Amino acid sequence: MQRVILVGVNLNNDPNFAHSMEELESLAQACDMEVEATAVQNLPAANAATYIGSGKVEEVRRLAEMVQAECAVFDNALSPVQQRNLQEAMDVAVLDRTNLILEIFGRRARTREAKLQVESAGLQYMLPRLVGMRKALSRQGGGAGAGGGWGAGGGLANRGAGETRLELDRRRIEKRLAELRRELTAVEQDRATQRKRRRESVLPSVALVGYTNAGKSTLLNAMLDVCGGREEKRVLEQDMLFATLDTTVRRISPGDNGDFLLSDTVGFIDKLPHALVKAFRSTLSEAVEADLLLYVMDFSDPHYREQLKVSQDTLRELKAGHIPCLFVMNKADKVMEEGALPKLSGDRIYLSAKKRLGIDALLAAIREKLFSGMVECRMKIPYTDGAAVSWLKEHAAVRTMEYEADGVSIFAECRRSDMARLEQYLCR
Ligand SMILES: Nc1nc2c(ncn2[C@@H]2O[C@H](COP(=O)(O)OP(=O)(O)OP(=O)(O)O)[C@@H](O)[C@H]2O)c(=O)[nH]1
Ligand SMILES: [Mg+2]
Repeated sequence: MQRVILVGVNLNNDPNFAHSMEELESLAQACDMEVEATAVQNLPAANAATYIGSGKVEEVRRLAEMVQAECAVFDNALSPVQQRNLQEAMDVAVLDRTNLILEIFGRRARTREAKLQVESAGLQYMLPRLVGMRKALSRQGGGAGAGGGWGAGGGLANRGAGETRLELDRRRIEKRLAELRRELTAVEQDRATQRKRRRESVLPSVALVGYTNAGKSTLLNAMLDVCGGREEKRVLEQDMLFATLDTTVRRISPGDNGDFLLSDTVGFIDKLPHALVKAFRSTLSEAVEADLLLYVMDFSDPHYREQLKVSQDTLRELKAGHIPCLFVMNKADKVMEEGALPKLSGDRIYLSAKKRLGIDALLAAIREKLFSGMVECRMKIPYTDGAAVSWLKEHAAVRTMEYEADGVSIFAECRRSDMARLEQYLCR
């Protein structure tokens, strides 16, 4: 365990300040850090040079010394200049919120795509900070405590300072970033191809989105359970920030041709580094191209409204703001009588993924959203197009089917968009 102190600036009596500091502590814990002390300063505006005021810098330095901390973690994205100045003034490594998030992502990334994305975000973050960071690393003896190399930039430690060296590092990082961009483009193309293949099967797609730890993965597992999904299709659910980094897509079969694809995605957090949002763009593309978004919230968290806003803002930035959505008020078992669940109110559903309360109601609401444009139609499909018949059987609720001399006569209920696909066979 690495001993750390947390430092925060409360700008203009921000009502969310205390919560933001708590969240920073959870992030630190997820990095295997032990929080020894916290220093807070109230300011009307952050100090451009050192984030906290100059007197406070000295106080924080002494506090870190007193509790024998190895680093000071600041609850904000420090500018490269602030980070360097603070580093000059302190005897301990200076890290910020972004460093922690990058570290957690670096540890949790499993697939090649996630690893490439995290490395790319880490290097982009590191590039303008090389001077300060080198100091932090050498001060820590090069090991950089948890995880090896803050911000996925490991391997650069302990090489002595010096301008030439720095220039070399810079060029190496730029070269690596170009390589990563190439590799990521290739992976993105693969993903786009997979998605296109899925699209061709025309199953509607639904994406779980929301703040980290809200219960998205638990909800996916709950829907699989209720719909008789196989055990090995379950995904990891865990009480920690960013348990899920990779997008998983599962087919959910509630019956009566209401199948849809459900994707579980990486969670959001306040002040998510921009480079990371960009880096995870392709992972989140499953959400961006979904037919329906389920915003999952931890309804028992008093900050669920702000958390929803963070998710909505991030998705808007990724150009997914227009997609129809349902609001899932999860973990309602913690704050409401279980007998009162599920509760529906417009596009909101209060439920408990963990206790499997309200899953059927959610499935019904999803069905309503996805298939409300259903229309009844009669078609005559010639025997030469057997593929159209099987496609219809899979995607529409087929009511009657008669084999006639010139083809199959079908009466079915299907989505308007699907009907357009078989336009030529429609009997009017
Ligand atoms: N009491 C209660 N706990 C829940 C409920 N749903 C999820 N949890 C718990 O919340 C924690 C986080 O759940 P996950 O499903 O991993 O959350 P997530 O949104 O996938 O989180 P990330 O993958 O980190 O973004 C777990 O410990 C779950 O058991 C619920 O309805 N009620
Ligand atoms: Mg998850």
